[in-house]
Amino acid sequence: MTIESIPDLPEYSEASLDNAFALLERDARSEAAAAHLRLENDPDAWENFRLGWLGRKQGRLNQISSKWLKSAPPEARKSLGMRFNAFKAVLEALFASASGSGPSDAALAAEAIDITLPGTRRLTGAEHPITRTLNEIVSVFAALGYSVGVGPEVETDYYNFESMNFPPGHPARDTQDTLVVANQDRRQPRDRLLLRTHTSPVQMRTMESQPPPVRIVIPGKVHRNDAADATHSPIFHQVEGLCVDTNVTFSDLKGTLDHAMKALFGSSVKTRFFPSFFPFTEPSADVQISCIFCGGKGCRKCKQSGWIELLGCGMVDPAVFAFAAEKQPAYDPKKISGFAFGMGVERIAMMKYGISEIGQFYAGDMRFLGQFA
Ligand code: 2NL
Repeated sequence: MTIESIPDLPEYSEASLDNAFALLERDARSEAAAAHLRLENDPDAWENFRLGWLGRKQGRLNQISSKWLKSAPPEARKSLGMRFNAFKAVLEALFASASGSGPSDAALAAEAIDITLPGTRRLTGAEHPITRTLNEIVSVFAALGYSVGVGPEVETDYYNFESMNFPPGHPARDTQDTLVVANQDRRQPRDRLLLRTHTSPVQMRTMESQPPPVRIVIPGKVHRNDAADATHSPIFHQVEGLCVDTNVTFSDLKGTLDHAMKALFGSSVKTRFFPSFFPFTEPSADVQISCIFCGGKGCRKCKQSGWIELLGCGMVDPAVFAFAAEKQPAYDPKKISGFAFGMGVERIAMMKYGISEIGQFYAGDMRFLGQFA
């Protein structure tokens, strides 16, 4: 940059000054834009810009000062000086904005994010199929006026077996079938701890704590010393129900369970009751529903019978009421009656969703669980 690059001023009129400084500013701005682009390859681009315009000796601003200001007539000095200062401010602003301490284009490009990429999708939690089925069953009975109870999974022999009318030598009480807590020998046999094999103990505790009428469902986890296979798991879930009042009959039991099965599997489902045995009910029955896969015509799932066995039930055995009456005399089997039922949640969930292996519920495989989200 030499002194020749600063043009002569033809005159010092306002118009002439405006024009001269406009041309300078246009040059400065285009050089600043060029320096900005060059910065990628030329780290000195902005320093060269600064030296070219603002440099103390060779800078064009200094040359303007010596060429225009010094030779200006006194009456033009003020006007020229103001334009000179305004232009100097423009140059300094250009230099400051571009060469300031901000990151280079290259640095910005390196940390740029692509806002058109899809976001990270967070998995929302969903009810486990067992929980969902359990809640569905409970809701059906809640709508009939049943309340919901829960109780301990570690129980005493008394609540799990004795009060449920299991005789002393019953095979279910054997450690072959029941998981027991170790080192209980010093306790009375009835106080020995075990993992409950059904939720009936909670119903017994409920009867002990309140007189009839009682309508309650107990959902929960139960344990059996069983080997796992496609349809058995040592830990599974049960929903048991209990209804006690004056004049409760087997017809009430049939009507209640027929309604519940229609609510769970669809209104076209039929039920039928077969004689069975449980220590805590008399009479006892197994309940079958018409096959939900073939509608009752007969298929592989129902072994060509058209029916599928789903739950157990019966009229509460007077002996069970007698145990409750030890704490609540109102459970006098001569004055009240009741029915009870129990169903496996896994079995019902497997039927509803067409699942053939019980282990799928506990494996934690997201490909399986994701289908219920
Ligand atoms: C089944 C059968 C059943 C009960 C559970 C019960 C409870 C009390 C009194 C009498 Cl407090 N009975 N519960 C009755 C009949 C059947 O369960 O197959 N469960 C999976």
